[in-house]
Amino acid sequence: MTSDPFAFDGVTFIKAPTIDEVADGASVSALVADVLADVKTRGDAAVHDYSVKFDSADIKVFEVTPEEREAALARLDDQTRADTEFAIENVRRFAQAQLDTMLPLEIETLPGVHLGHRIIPMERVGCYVPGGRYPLLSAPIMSIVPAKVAGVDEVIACLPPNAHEAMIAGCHLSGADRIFRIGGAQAIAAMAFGTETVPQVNKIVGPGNAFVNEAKRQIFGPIGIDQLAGPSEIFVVADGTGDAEMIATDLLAQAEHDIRTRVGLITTSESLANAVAEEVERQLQTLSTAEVARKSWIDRGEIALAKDEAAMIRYSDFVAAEHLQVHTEDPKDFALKLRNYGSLFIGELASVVYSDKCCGTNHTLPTQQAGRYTGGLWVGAYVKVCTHQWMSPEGVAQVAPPAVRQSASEGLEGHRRAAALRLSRLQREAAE
Ligand code: HSO
Ligand code: ZN
Repeated sequence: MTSDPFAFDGVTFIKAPTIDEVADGASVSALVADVLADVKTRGDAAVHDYSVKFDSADIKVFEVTPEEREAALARLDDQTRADTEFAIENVRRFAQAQLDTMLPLEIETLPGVHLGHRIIPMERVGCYVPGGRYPLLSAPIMSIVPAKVAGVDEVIACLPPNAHEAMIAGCHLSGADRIFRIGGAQAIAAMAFGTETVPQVNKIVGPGNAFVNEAKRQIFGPIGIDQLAGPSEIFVVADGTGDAEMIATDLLAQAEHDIRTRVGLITTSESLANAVAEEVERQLQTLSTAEVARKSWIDRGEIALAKDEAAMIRYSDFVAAEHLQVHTEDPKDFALKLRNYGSLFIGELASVVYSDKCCGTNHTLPTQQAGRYTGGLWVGAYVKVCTHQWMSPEGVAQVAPPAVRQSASEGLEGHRRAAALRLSRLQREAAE
């Protein structure tokens, strides 16, 4: 498979991106390494200093008190609260249904060889809740609610000290056991190593800025992470039945997030391709967030014309978009032909924004082609599928001789002895 999208067989570009991904990783990485090391040794004092330095927040008590939670909740207007609870309930219901599909297993694979697994929730997870330009109330829901459904003992949330107060209410309604006003790399460090006030977690989830991402990358190993969140992405695959207005609207809905959002249309219809290009321009005239959306469209927007359905599928699988909308005559059948995406939106009624906000699927999804190897955040990300085994004498008689021979041929005498011991004990017992 080619790695150059512009050399893609059967695909031409009506509008190509003008910018390729810029990597300024080195300075971010060195700075983050310093923050991590400092928080690891100095704990809360270092967290305090970085909060002053990066967030201009001179706070000494990081944890949000029960009274502050109530105050934040009281200031949420009734409709916003009801909508948030609607979203929480939908995310909870879907996460519970997904968890119900994860079953424990016990099986006898050979006579006397019993294997199985259990689904075990993690003890403590940390949800990073980003600040950002707009307070996205759905953000805490997507990381906290499935953690609670999974049965995690303690779910903690960290959010930047200058985050909108409604975000505290969002963490609270989602069920966070503890909430801390700590942002950036220092939040990741605090949750990864633990400080005097922040407990160490087993896994850190949730999107954040470049510093948060890099910090998650660096602490990964003893502490788990969900994924490295990049800027939002939306692609639409469409045939001639696609509706230009709907497609352009959905592309711009994500383009307004960030100038680095990647949006695109892949279609077999030249007239639709041209209509969407025109429609994007038309809608930008009246979009209040056009400054960001236009830049994202110009720099990274694309309209790819595929010579046939097979080329459209190949290019879509190559892109592996975070969100992929299917606007074809037979979207349900077509959906089955697609393999790489974060979440699939089948048919033109299923807009990405419904999932962004409240329909119940998780909006934290793989970006930057990670959809080739993983899906998004889900209840299964908070549990471990851990195997076990037990054996009867009959089972030992099956597995011991090959294990003895393998160990011997590898020169692992200690292994050979352990493998042989049960066999000789059982043989002796049988002779008695
Ligand atoms: N599209 C974003 C999530 C979001 N958008 C929430 C609006 N609210 C990342 O998938
Ligand atoms: Zn969005």
